[in-house]
Amino acid sequence: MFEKLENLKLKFEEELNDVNSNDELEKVRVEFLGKKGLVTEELKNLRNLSGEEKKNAGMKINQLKSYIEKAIVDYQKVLEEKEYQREIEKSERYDYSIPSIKEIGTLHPITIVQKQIEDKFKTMGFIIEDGLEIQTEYNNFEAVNIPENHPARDMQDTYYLENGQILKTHTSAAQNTIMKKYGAPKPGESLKVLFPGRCFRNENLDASHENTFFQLEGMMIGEDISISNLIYFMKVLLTEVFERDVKVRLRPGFFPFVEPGFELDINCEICGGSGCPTCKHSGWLELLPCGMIHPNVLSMGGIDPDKYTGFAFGLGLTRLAMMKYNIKDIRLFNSGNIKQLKQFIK
Ligand code: FA5
Repeated sequence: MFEKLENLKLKFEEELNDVNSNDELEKVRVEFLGKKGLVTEELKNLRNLSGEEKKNAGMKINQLKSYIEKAIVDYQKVLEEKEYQREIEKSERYDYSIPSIKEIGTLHPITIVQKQIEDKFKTMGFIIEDGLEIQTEYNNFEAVNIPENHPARDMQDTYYLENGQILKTHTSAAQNTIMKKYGAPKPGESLKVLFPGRCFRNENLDASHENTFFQLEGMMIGEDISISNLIYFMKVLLTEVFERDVKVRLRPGFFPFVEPGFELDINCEICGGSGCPTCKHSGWLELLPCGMIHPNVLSMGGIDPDKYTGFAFGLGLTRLAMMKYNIKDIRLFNSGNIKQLKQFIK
């Protein structure tokens, strides 16, 4: 009896090995476990046995039955995997005779401007850093001197995640992490970092306000960094992007993380300054707020404010791309409007 069961097992395994489809698998199942299947018949034959012999044989047959049931279920997964591989092989076949698509892609206009600035600043010793898009409230607000309940938070309402983190409202959210990462510069040296990134705000949308937009932040820290350094680098930045003189104005601006703080506005390139929806009919567009880093912010970043000073600027990169390429409405950038984007294909 036991030898017979052993042979049945071997027969099953041999047949299973040859199975290539669900139909074939079902045939094997019926052959062994169906109503008149080979294993089922063995179970029926038990009635001819008695006592201990019946008990032992019953146990062995049921073991074989469970083994076959499990092997069939496992084999179904093997078949699924084989089918999946066949599909992949099919989809990876190429027809090399089909002519290639003529319209090749290009970098997005915001990326073009970003790369242009990065390349220039790299030559001046700036490190490029990448800030997180999901941030802690601490990094986004507290670490840049905007404590809870500070009115400055109202201007940067954002999206809160269930775990209490937020979508960052400005690239300044990376200042603290970067200061802690690099620490104070060595004597006679300075820490120069550029960190572009996508920002999010709960905004009323219009021609110059999006809920998702790009900024590019610059920061320089050293033992005697002054406003002259700040103005120099901002001039370099604008000359690099526009490759000509552009009209700008510098006025005092308040940001809790700089002291003194400034707003650098650009004369609206869309209307030439006469007023249009893009500049809200003022002739100017806020572009490059900046200032000398507040001592509290340096302290929180682990840098001694009695010894070091620094500047920071937070360029509105999306707006800069608008001005460079004469794009009237900021919403076009995220619209996926191919007609609009096609003009950047070189
Ligand atoms: C800031 O975000 C500060 N973190 C900038 C800064 C950095 C100041 C370092 C001082 C030192 P502000 O909220 O003004 O500041 O935004 C900076 C720039 O981002 C604006 O001038 C504008 O060009 C751009 N910007 C702001 N909100 C939007 C928006 N909703 N859509 C498009 N661009 C925006």
